[in-house]
Amino acid sequence: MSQSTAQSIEGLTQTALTELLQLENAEALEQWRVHYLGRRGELTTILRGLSQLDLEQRREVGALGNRAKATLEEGLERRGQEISEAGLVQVADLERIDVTLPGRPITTGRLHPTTQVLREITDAFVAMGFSIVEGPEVEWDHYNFEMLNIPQGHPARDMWNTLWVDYVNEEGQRPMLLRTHTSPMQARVMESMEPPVRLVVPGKVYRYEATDATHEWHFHQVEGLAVDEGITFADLKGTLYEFARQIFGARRQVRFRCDYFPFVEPGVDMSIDCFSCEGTDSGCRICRGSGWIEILGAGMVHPYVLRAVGYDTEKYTGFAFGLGPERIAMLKYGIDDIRHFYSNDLRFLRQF
Ligand code: FA5
Repeated sequence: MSQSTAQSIEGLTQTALTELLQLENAEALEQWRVHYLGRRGELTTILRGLSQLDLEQRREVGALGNRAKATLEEGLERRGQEISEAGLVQVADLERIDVTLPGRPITTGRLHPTTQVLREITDAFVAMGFSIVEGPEVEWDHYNFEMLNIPQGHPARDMWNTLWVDYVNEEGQRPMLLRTHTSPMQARVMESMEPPVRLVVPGKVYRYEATDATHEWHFHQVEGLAVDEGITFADLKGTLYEFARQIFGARRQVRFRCDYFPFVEPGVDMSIDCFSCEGTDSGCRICRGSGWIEILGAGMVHPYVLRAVGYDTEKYTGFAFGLGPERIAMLKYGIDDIRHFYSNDLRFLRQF
């Protein structure tokens, strides 16, 4: 009797432990516990029957039965922990999920409107055969001004209110600044390569100026430069017309006017007709009643600039332009204040 009881305790323990490993939720664990360890459970019933054995056998088989009970209880606890650690869905939890509720929206990131429009602009020029290069935002006075025909003390420096870097060189000068435009890349690129040159430079620029609906103190520009034999003003106009057509479509009007930049001759600026009032509102805060919004400055590269980088001005001519992507995005999407771009208001950013 004692031997067969001992065998059935061992067999039952093995079976119970094997079953336990198959269980995957709290409800199944509870059923298992009741089945083996409950008041009428299999092991409990065997242990209760020990009273019929003599004292010696009772002690022996009783110890075996108590060990089996402890093993099953430990196994039950361990499996319970494994189930909750593995994050297996409890039946009780499943019952709490209401599958008829609408799902939670997944929040995904998106490209900033400036990035989107920068890509559109550079794509338009890449389609016309331009390559893309980038340059440093912390720049030397040498490239930002000197190489562009704007020496120390030149009044044109006032056109770009400059943020200077607090670094003083051995001569006691502050030669480093946050670039005020992307034009320094004209000189950097031409210094490093021979014509033909045909490239665009997207990047961030900084100016120490008050902000308003069309002016930010940090914004972006895309510089364009083409230098080769026989390039004329007609090439400049043709390129910029094609650009405007690709970005704004054939409906928007384009206007060129004479403008002054020391590094081009002749110089122009290009405007697009005002999307907001189309020239009908003298109080319009976008175009201030003029009917036009300036989007870029341009011109034929000044011979001084070509000579400064060692190009033969008898042989080569070129055109350059610098355009403002935020102004272009304003026109494209009807944005009435440039300050929306960098105020981090999600209600604005989520519209793009
Ligand atoms: C320049 O910065 C010249 N480097 C452009 C250039 C390049 C002329 C090559 C000739 C040849 P300007 O300061 O006008 O020029 O700026 C060019 C464009 O940047 C403007 O037409 C406008 O679209 C944009 N822009 C200028 N200032 C701001 C500002 N404060 N906020 C936003 N956009 C601006």
